[in-house]
Amino acid sequence: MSAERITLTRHILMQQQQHPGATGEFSILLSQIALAAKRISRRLRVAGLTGALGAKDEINVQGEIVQKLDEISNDAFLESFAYGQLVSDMVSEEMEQPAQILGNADKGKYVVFVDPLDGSSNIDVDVTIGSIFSIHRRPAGSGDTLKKALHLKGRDQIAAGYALYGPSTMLVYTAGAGVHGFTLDPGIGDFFLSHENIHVPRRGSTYSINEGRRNNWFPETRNYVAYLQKKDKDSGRPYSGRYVGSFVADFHRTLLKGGVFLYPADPKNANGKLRLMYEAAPMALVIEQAGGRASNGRQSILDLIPQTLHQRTPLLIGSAEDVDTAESFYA
Ligand code: P6P
Repeated sequence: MSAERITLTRHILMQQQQHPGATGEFSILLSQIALAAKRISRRLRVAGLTGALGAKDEINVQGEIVQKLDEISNDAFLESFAYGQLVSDMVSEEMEQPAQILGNADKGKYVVFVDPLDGSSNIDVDVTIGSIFSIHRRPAGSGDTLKKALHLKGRDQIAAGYALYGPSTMLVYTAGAGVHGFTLDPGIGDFFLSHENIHVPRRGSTYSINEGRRNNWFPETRNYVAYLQKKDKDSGRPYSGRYVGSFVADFHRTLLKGGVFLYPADPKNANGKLRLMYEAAPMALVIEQAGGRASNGRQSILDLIPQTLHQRTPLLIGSAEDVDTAESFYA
């Protein structure tokens, strides 16, 4: 462990020294997100002992059964943003409507979009899951978040990232000056810099897709996966298949090792499964800052103009050369 251990807060302040325009408020906001991640991590570590596993008898806006920890995680973010007067609204996978954090819709510098606990199907089997966040400046002028959010392209995000609840708890973020990873030291209760300036390899050797849906794939997907599975020494094929079933876990491996993650459209899911505002767009900002790409098969995820808060999008994300190749099958 390096003698000099840089905390998340210190790192943000160091970044701000390089970006005079940034204000201390952003470091407070990221600290609020880090607090929510620490609280969620703590609850997950002992969920099997505290009765927090399992489902509630509720269905969320996605039509999915609400896990107890989904709600606990959503509340952790709401409570984190409740003080500090920084966040005007929070949009969440777990809430049909945005939560107006401050009494006045025209107060608060930021609108935050979260998937509070991504990978719900893996909670009860102790497999890595995560939280995803996307931070936008609150658009000028009044009007409810529904209107505000519908002009917020991924490229307009001022920061984005995720917490990863795996063998270690990590927090990975970008604020437009590279991608940086922090590891939680539970003994101290703080995140310390462990992965500075993460760069995704130009091309990888793994692909990540739910092969169980093969019979439901469009020909483009079938052809691309068959291409990856074909032996060709020069292009490093066949690729290995890796699929955790938690987007954050599959994304983090792809970010560090390269390769490509796909959740494409299929005849039953015209827009795929993953949500644009709080899954695809934040991860697209991270991967682009790390030198990779994110596409819906035809254009960059970051250029999509959202039509609804919870809209889904097909997603190809990972190494730049792998996403370029994948796109050539969909174009
Ligand atoms: P499938 C988890 O529910 C999630 O939203 C993502 O974390 C994950 O990538 C995807 O769904 C898995 O979906 O259809 O492969 O089970």
